[in-house]
Amino acid sequence: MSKALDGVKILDFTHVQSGPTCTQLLAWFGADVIKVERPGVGDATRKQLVDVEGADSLYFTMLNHNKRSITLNTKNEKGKEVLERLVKTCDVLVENFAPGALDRMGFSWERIQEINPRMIMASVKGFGPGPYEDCKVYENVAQCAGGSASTTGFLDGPPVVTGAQIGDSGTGLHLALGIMTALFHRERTGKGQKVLAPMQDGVLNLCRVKLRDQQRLKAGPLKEYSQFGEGIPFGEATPRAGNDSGGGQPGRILKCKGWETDPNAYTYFITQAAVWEKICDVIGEPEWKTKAGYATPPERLDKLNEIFERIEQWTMTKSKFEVMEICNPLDIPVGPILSMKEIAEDEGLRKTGTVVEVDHPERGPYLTVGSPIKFSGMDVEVKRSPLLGEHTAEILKDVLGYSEEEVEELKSTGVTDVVKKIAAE
Ligand code: CAO
Repeated sequence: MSKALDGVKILDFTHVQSGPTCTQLLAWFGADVIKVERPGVGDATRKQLVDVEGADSLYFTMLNHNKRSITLNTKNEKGKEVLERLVKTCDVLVENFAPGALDRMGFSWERIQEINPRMIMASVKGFGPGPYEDCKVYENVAQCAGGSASTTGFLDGPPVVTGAQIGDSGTGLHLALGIMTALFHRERTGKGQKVLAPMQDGVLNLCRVKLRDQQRLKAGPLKEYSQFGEGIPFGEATPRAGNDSGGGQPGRILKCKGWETDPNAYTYFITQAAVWEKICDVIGEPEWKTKAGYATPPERLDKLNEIFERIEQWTMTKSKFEVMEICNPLDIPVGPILSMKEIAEDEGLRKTGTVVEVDHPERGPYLTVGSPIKFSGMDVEVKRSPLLGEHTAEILKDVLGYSEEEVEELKSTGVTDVVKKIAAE
């Protein structure tokens, strides 16, 4: 089956997480992603959080599927020549170096345009143009600067970062969309362009409901926030809202049977207005359907603590899956708090290819997350990540037209390096 991005060549100059998530998506969808790495070293994540001595880490393998790896010292003159040929040949260059690194290497946007006017150059940086544009940025810094941390956590506690990597993987997703848009535009104009996805901007985009609430504060207290019902005054900025639901339908995380010993025996429960009557019946409070102060959503806003405490008395008599089984047929929106262990063992996610087992010559089988986007006209097959420089010779010869002798010379002068042989797979 052909892939949507067959024939698109990506010069993948990314490392760590944000950039690699972007190019992994493009690789899954059929692009030929050529990952350029420093000889002998490679992407720093290969050797970070190592769990199997001598093997590429899960950090690396889970972010670099379906790619090819070439080692190249791009600070060496001969290496720059190879890189220039790659720029000429490829459709997109993706990078997430610290600000200015590509310019220092001699590959400014102006130079890239000279080499290949059709090139799309796509970058992740921590911040967009402005006072912080030169800063190096990692995930949690972006979560803090993008408004997520100040609005996550409980009112009486410090700001909290979330486990979802919205700064890195979230920005990678944004960049992938930017690249696809620029490729589509190039179809019409024949010209490439520069695409920038700053991590602060990506996080803020995902936090837009919190900027919505910032502006709503001018009109009075945010009545759907628990603190309204608790009589706690609002300050000048959108507060942390614990586990309150982000929209107009109040929700909370509630204990389920076994919560005393299982840290994930909880459910998310939403008191959607449309199913209020069914909720009242399920929890054994049928009179709340018509009782003054309980019957309509606005009346209930100052009683959310009491209401959720009552619902929790009911959820505590059931497992999180029983809550789901009872509420789902009634259209009451609930969701179990799933642990990573439960997700790893979830048969449904395996069947859909969202959790995939991949084999690797150095580390053996491991689990990864497959494409979260499904297509009716294309299968997304997850192939193991490349070893460092595994495809150096084939890329130099088949993509760039180097001869065997020239490849040997590049190796002997350290521009690229000799690649270890892979035991039979
Ligand atoms: N050959 C020779 N040199 C190479 C090379 C190659 N193949 N690949 C990279 N290098 C060089 C770069 O040119 C750079 O050299 P200079 O600093 O001398 O110009 C150097 O390696 C290191 O690049 P870096 O500064 O990007 O790396 P770092 O580990 O110090 O910083 C990070 C990492 C992530 C903080 C920084 O890259 C950054 O801020 N990136 C943008 C934001 C971002 O993506 N953050 C997400 C990180 S987690 O996903």
